[in-house]
Amino acid sequence: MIDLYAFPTPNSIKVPILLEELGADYTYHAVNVRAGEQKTPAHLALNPNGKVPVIVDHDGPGGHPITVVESGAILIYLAEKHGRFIPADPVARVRCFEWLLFQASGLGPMFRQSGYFLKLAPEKVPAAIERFHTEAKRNMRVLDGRLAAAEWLAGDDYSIADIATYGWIWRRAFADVDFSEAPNVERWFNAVSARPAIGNAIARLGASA
Ligand SMILES: N[C@@H](CCC(=O)N[C@@H](CS)C(=O)NCC(=O)O)C(=O)O
Repeated sequence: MIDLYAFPTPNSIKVPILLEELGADYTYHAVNVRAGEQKTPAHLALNPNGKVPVIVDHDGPGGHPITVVESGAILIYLAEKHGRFIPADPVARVRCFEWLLFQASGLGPMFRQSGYFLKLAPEKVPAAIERFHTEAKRNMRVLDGRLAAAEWLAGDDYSIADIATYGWIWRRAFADVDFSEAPNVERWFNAVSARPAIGNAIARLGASA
């Protein structure tokens, strides 16, 4: 059994999507990041970085419980444990990790900062808005180029790279990014959205579609 500590956010949603795809048994514990619950001592004991998502897998390596933080690491851990949604073919595996890390280190942080400076920052900082909004849109075009060349991010098969990327494309409006320059991302987004695991994960977290 897996305990999932999460909230309806772009990084959190990745994990229940994969758990639903795997048909895994999990319990959802809502950590309200808007109320600061991610900074409580109880949550910091799970993740000293004070963020969601976190999982505790009670059937970890050697049959022992294991706590895993960082959404990309959680996806890799679960995919490797089940031997699914992570390519075995060496080339596809490299592509999978490339796009997983592109999301984690590029697209995700740029979307986050774009949204922050556009919508949440206590003061308007034009240079920051210009920098992060431009970068978010550029990352979207890079993603579009990959999805013009391949059906899925790793190549021929749906993988954890697609699951990782879905969260911020799902919440692209926060970053003020759309599909106007990214028709291939739109095609891919509609295909991913049609998978039953997506609707199930969104419903499980009590999020809006
Ligand atoms: N690199 C981390 C980022 C996690 C993250 O930023 N989570 C957000 C929600 S999407 C959060 O916990 N925000 C609350 C905070 O930063 O205090 C991951 O991929 O898991």
